[in-house]
Amino acid sequence: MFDRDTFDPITACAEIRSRGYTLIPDFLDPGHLARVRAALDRELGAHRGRNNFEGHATERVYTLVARDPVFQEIAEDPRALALCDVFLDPNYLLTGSLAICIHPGESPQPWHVDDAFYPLSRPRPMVSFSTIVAVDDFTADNGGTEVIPGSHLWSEAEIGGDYHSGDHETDPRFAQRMAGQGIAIEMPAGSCIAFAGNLLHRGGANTTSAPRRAFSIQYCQPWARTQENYFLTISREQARAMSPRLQALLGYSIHPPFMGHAAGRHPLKVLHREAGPDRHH
Ligand SMILES: O=C(O)CCC(=O)C(=O)O
Repeated sequence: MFDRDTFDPITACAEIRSRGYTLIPDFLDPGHLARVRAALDRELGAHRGRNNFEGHATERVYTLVARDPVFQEIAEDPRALALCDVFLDPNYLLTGSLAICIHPGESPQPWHVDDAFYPLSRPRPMVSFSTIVAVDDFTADNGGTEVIPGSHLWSEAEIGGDYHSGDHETDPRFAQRMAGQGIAIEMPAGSCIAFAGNLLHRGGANTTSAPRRAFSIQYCQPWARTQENYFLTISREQARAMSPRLQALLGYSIHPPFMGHAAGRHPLKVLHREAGPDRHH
């Protein structure tokens, strides 16, 4: 299904440890890329970002795993999960699955880390692990993701107090300190950048005349709150039809000794019951 022959997990892990990211050039084979494009053709077109972070000329569509089976397959990609196995604790969860379409005229997104909302002092291990897959070729001009290599290792002082003030999106000091440190990831459609959740990155400006489509699948520690609340956005019927691995990633699983229980029961037992939660518990 996916071409896994060229994936070298030892090199990938070494790159993530040293610079914060690795590239997987052949992440999607042509068949999967075509299915992703067909799904995004259906889903994209009716949205716009609501703030500077989402991007006023950027479209985001969340909960991809509920929108097309191809994203369910990709969320379980063995190469992505092999990296999560190394960098996250067992029983890690799916925290986000979203399409990101940067339209022409979009300005650069604010520099950020994907696990910023966990208030833990840096330097620290990542709390989440992200992938971004190019659906169109990524270039330096069309909004290809930009990263600051090595910034996953930065301390509080290096990242700067202004980052945590909540104003960093508009604080010129933060933007000035980051100036010149980023590099644009240029990669063909179907490629993936896999990176530490504590790595500074952003969507680039799109100065071309064509949209740049991508999607991001993100995982987090089993003890961290997930960004997306899949219990509300994926129906029980839909969740029942998903694979056991994906069900576990969505939280139909226990992180020992009992995180994630449903009224004292394993969530899979509740999922597979016809009625709602047992009132007696
Ligand atoms: O679109 C991109 O390349 C990056 C988007 C991103 O980092 C985000 O929205 O968190």
